[in-house]
Parts: sequence; C-alpha cells; structure tokens
Amino acid sequence: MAEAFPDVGPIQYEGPDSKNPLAFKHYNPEEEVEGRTLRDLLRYSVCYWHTFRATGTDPFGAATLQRPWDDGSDSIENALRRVDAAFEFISKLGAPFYCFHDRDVAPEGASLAETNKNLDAVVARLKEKQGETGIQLLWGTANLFSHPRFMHGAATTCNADVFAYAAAQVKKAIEVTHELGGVNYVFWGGREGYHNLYNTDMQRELDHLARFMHMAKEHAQSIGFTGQFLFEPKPKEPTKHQYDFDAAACLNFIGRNGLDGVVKLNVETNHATLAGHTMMHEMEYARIHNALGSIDANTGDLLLGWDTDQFPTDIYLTTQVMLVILKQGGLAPGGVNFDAKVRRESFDPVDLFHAHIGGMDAFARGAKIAARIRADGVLEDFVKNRYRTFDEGIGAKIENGAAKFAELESYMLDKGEAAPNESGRQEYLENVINDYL
Ligand code: XUL
Ligand code: CO
Repeated sequence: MAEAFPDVGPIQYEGPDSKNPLAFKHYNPEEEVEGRTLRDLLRYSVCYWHTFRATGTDPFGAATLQRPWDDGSDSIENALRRVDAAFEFISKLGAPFYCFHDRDVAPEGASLAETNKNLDAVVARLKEKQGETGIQLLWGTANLFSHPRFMHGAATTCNADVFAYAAAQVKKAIEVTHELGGVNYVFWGGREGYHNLYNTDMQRELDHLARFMHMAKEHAQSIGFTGQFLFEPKPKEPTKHQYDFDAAACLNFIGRNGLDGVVKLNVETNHATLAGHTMMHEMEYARIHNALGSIDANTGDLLLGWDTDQFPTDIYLTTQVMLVILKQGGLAPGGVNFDAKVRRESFDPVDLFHAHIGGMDAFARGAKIAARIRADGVLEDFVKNRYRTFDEGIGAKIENGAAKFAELESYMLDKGEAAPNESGRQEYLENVINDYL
C-alpha cells in the first residue's frame, strides 16, 4: 500500500531550540533520567481506538477526520490497510508500544465464530508488523460496551447469555494478547454500573463481576499468559454510577474478592478528574497499595466536565505524574499510554503527529523536572521532617503498635497539652515547585 503519511519522516529529537513542529524538543529516547533511558522509563504507547478508529463524530455532528487509508467499511481488507497505516504512524513517531480493543482492529461478524475468525486474520497481520518494526503490545482488551447486546452491562448484566458472550469475548481477547506478546491485559468496565437502583441488584452484579475476573485469571493461567491484569477506574460515563469508580473503590473490590496482586490498576487522568480527584492522588493511592500498574495519559477540560480525552500538554500535570512514577521506580510492565484523541476540528492526518509529539515532549519534560526536584530532595525532606514526631518516643510506639489508648491517655495527662503545630508551608512548596518548571 502507498504510505499513509507520505509527507512525514521519522520524528527526530532536535532539542529545545528547534522550531520544527515535527521534531521532539524534549523527548530524547536515549537520554537517561535516574539511570534509565526515557524510552525505558516512559514506555510510550499509542492507542488504536482514538488514533485509528475515531472519526470525529459527536452527538451533534458527523465525521470530520480525514483518514485517506480508511474507506469506512467493515471489510477485512480495510482493517488490514488500517494496520499498515497504524504501524507506519507508530514507527515514524518512535513509540515502542501500542494497545487495542478487539473490536478496534477487526470487525464484528454475523456470529461469534465469524467475529473470532475476523480477529484471527487481523492479528496475523499485527504479529507480522510487530516483527517487522519491533513495536510491542502494551496491552490488549475487549470492547464490552459498543454492541447493543451490552446495553445492561457485560459481567454485570442481568442477562446470563450476555455474561457468557462477554466471557467468550474476553477469553479470546486474552488469547490474542498472549499470541502478540502483550505484557498487560486491561479491564475497563464500559457499562459495568447502573443508572437506577430501582431495577438493579447491586449485590448480584458485584458478585458476577468478581466471578468474571476469577474466570479470566484461571483462563490466563491455563494458557500461560503471565501479563499483568489491570482494572481501569472511571466513576461515570456511560453509566451514572460505575462500580470501578476510583482507585479506592477498585482496590476495595480487588481486596474483598481475593484478587490482591492478581489485578493492579490502569489509572487515567481524565477519569481521576471525573471522580473529583487529581491524577497524582489516584496514582499515589494506587502506588502505596502496590497496585500502580500503568497509566492512560490524557487530560480533561474542567469547564466541559465530561471525558474529553485530550492530549496532555500541561507541565505541572506531567511533573506530578512523573514524581509518582519515579518514586515507584518506573511503571514496567506498564507504560504511558496516550488514551487521547485529536479534536474533531483537527482533521488532518498530520494532527495525529502534532498531538503525540506534544504529549511525549510534555512527559519527557515532566520526567526531567521531577528528577531534579527529587535529586534536591525538596519535597521528600520536607515531608520526612513533617512526620518526625512518629520516628521516636510516643510516635514510634503508635506506629509499631506498642501503644494502647490507656498509655496515650497517661502520656497526655502527664504532659497536659500537645506540642505546638508547625506550618504546613503549602504556598512555600508551591513556589519551590515553580522554581523547577
Ligand atoms: C474509556 C477508556 C477506555 C479504556 C480501555 O474512557 O478509557 O478506552 O482505556 O477500554
Ligand atoms: Co483509558
């Protein structure tokens, strides 16, 4: 096939002074940050659904995006042409990973058997292209939300046949992820939630979701798939209340259902903000529970308030994200997946390059800024000092479990009043962070 992006060559690192819009100014894949190349630290991934399946439709308007390689049909030929365009794009961009839903890459057939056959045909081409280019699969997943059969949910549906269909689909999606050497498998509960409790048995739905995850785990083990399972929190949209609301709700579900260690989290920025949290909060909450597996890098628009999935360009945001990633010592086997889409007004194919280059540069800058903040120990030293009263004396006894209420009472009766508090210095610390940006 003719090139999909004939006017764009491989994107090179040209440094901060470059004015070339098709070059990296900050992402030099070979540059080391905290002993790791940016390529290995960031593990960038391009997502198939937004980048190769989005058309620019919205609730008010028709498709706008120009994708000359895509005839808009559901033919296998079109799906295969799309694979070639995708791998050309990802290679020229220089991202080491990609990820997809089963239905992004291959069309649904008239029956499950035909659908699986379609998927196998496209997976063969994906495998060939991975071999040719060295691009790897960060994660696979199943689309359990687009088809009308999933109107009441998939693992949390009221229709047992639909549960069985979803199970068959996830079984196949895990198998193709394994076939393609995928290093993670993601569960985003597209319609695993409800709009109204008048018609919903919440207990049965949650039990079914847990059963579903255990079946997925058993199947993965039976075929030797060792990739990490990831649950992706999102509070709402499409349902009013999703069971995977935020990191805390997901970890509660994981812990209560014997899935600790089996399932970690794929945390997404715009989902965090929809839940009323910052991305840094969600990541840190996951990290301290040893469950920060991977991230979907994007950003929302606080004035719009829905899941706008924009490309991340805010250096404050990427610095905060990188502070957590560096604290954890990286994300591998997870990565930084751009679950982001160009605006429908940005309809040229080249806009896909501008969008990804901007996101990759923003995270590279965030990584370097965060590493300098960490090297100087400014936040770490402050926080350590802030909690120093728990390092010895009565504080140490509280932390190691030696102190009981009675002892704390006699300690305080003797002392009469607590030691004075110290300032939290929030404004000072915000100024310090500004000095690094
Ligand atoms: C939806 C979303 C999904 C998941 C994969 O908001 O983020 O694309 O990342 O199903
Ligand atoms: Co996502």
